[in-house]
Amino acid sequence: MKAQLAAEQNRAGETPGPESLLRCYRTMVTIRKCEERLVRSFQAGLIYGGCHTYVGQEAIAAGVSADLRDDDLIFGTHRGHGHALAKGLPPVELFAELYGRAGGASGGRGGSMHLFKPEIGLMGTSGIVGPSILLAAGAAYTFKLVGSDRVSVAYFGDGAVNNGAFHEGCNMATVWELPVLFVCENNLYATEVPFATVTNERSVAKKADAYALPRAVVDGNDVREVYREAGRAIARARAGGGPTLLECRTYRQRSHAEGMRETGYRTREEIEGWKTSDPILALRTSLTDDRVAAAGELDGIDAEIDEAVEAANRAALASGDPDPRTVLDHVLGGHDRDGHNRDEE
Ligand SMILES: Cc1ncc(C[n+]2csc(CCOP(=O)(O)OP(=O)(O)O)c2C)c(N)n1
Repeated sequence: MKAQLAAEQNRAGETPGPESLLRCYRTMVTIRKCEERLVRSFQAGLIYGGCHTYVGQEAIAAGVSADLRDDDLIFGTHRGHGHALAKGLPPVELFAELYGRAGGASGGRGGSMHLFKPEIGLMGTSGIVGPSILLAAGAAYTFKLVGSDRVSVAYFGDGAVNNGAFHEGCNMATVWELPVLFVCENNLYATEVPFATVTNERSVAKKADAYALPRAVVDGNDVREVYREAGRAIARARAGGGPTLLECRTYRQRSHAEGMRETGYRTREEIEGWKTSDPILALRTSLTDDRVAAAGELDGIDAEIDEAVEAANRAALASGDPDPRTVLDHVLGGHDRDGHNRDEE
C-alpha cells in the first residue's frame, strides 16, 4: 500500500489514484469533525479568542498538502485549522491550543490564529490578512538562495487580494522565479463584504496576469481538481520552474467566526445551495460511484475518525494549563521571567 502511495505521489500533477483519494478523504473528514467539535466547545465557553471554521473548504488544504513534504512550509490564515491539520498537526495539539493548554501547538499561548509547528512545516496561522503571501515568498527566496528543492505555500482569502501584500508578492515571486504556491481560497466574502463589491475584476487568477504569474482556477470543492493543479504547481516549483497562483473557488458554510451571524449579507438559500456541493459529500459520491470504496467502508472511516477526534478532545481537556512561571518565555528573546538574559549565562 505504501509503495502504491509513493508511486501515486511521484505522479504529481495527475489525477489522484484510489489511495491518494482515500487519504484526502481522511484528511477532509478529520478537519470537518475537528471543526464540529470546536463549534460545540466554543458554544460551551471553552475557547479563548476567535474561532473561524474551515467547514466547506476542506478539499483545498487536503488537496494542496497531498504533495507537500514535512520540510515544505505553509503559511496559513485566521481560518487555518484545516491548513494546520492537513499539514500534519495532531488534533490534540489543535484542541489544546484553543483551550489554552500547555500541550497546544504554541503552548496554549496563541490560540486559533497562532498555530505553529515548524517541525512539520507549519509556519503559523495568522490574525492579520495578507502577510502569509509575503512570508511565503520570503521563505521561497531563502530556498532559492541556498539551492534547496523545498517549496512554500501561502493560503489567503479573497479579502487579501486588494491588499498591497498580494501585489508585491505576485511581483516579487515572478521576478525572482520563487518556488512558492499562492493559494487563494475565494469563498466570495471577506467577513460580511462580498468580493464582487470591492473589485471590478472578480477573477483573482486574472489579476496574476498583470505580473505574468502562471495561474490556474479550480473548483475548490473538488479535491481531485485541487490535488491535480496544486501537485502540478508544486512539482514545477520544486524543479526550479517558479511560482503559481491557484484560485480555488469555494464557500464558507458557517458564519465568518463562531458567534457571528450567518445571514444578512447573504441569503439562507445561497448557503443551502452551496451545501449541495459540499466537498466531502462530493468526494463520497464520487468514491462510491467510481467503486473506489463502498459506502460502508467510508462509514467505517468516519466512525474511526470520530472516535479519534473525541479522544483527542478529551485528552486536550484533561491536560494542564501552562506553568505561570513560564509566562515570559518566548516573549522577550532569551530572557527569563526575572528579566535575566539567558544567552549571557
Ligand atoms: C490587515 C488586516 N485587515 C483587516 C483585518 C480584519 N479582518 C479579519 S478577517 C477579515 C476578512 C478576511 O476575508 P478573507 O481574506 O476573504 O478570508 P475568509 O475570512 O473569507 O476566509 C478581515 C477584514 C485583519 N485581520 N487584518
